[in-house]
Amino acid sequence: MADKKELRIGLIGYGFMGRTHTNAYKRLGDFFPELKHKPVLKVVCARNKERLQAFADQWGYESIETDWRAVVARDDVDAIDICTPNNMHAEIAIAAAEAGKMILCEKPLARTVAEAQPMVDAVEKAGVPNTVYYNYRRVPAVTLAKQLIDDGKLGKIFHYRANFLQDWTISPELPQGGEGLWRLDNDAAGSGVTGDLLAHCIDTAMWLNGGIKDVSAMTETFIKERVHTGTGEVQKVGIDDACIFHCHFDNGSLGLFESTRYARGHKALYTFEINGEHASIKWNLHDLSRLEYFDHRDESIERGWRSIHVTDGDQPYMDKWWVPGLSIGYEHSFVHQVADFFKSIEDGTPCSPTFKEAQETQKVCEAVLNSAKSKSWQETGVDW
Ligand code: SOE
Repeated sequence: MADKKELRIGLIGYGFMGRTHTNAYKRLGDFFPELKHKPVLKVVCARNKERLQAFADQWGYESIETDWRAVVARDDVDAIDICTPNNMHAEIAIAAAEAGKMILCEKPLARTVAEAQPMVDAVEKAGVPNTVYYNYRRVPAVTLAKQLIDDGKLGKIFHYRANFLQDWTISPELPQGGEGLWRLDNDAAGSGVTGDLLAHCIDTAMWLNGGIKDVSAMTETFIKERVHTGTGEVQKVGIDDACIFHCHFDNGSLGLFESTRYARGHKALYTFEINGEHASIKWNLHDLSRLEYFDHRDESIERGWRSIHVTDGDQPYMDKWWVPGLSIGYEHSFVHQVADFFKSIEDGTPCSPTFKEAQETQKVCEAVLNSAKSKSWQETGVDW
């Protein structure tokens, strides 16, 4: 469509998430033709000029910058997309808001609640559209779970259970810090599995089941020291390698969450199960197009778990893709988030999760870490 308005993107950081976000911008126009804006890949920013240029050439960015401040200062950029390690989110986001840019930020919003608060204040003061990439909400089967819960199909909810299991940090030889491994460096990441993986579970959980009131947690760091890529020295590991917590939701249901990077055999097994008075649902990322559903109100002779293949045109987002029966994947959750962000700009509504909502997830993460440290129950202070 020739008369579409340009929305010029400045991407900061070009790692794994830089690719998922860029792919989303590239797919958007073809699959969401009704949007009135089209993304333009204006500039990408990182420190290594040579590799950055190769990324820009491969993915189609018009230009490069090696200083993020230059991107924020550019008049030909409308939206800043933050894909840096977590320790840079706050400074970039605050500067971007002050420059009047829209902001799309990779999760978690920040390392701590205190670091996130001025980010929330800055976007609210500037009145700029903002969102945080908690992408799993927009897997069609997960969005369908939300629809079923909101329709009251489950009735009163008793239990919420979620896991996020990986196994990529088991080797003690793996260094901490640097590209690709900053997630192991507490200064860069802020925490381990709590901020990286449980944050996803917490975001989905509160979206589906409401606020988390209080938590009791334990964490473990299995490998206590690793070589730091930056210094070359063996240094203490500050992140949590594994975290388990239980909690009360505001609606009276009980929650149980576990995440680890030491579950041999599991690469990215995000699962959740919700048990209500009438029905239960289950979902897992390794079979992401299916939602398992059990409804006690079914005729007793045929009652049982059904496996809903979420690929039909009347199921969330699926009218945008192929034909019924044909699945989409992980990358589409990012396309959906960008589509919803663009739509929200056109409608003048917030795109959930906003910085403000992501701050609530941050509060739960912090309460979890404080609980593990103090071996006590902690109120989250969440206002959902
Ligand atoms: C970590 O391995 C990671 O890439 C997270 O950072 C992402 O948020 C998660 O979706 C997949 O795993």
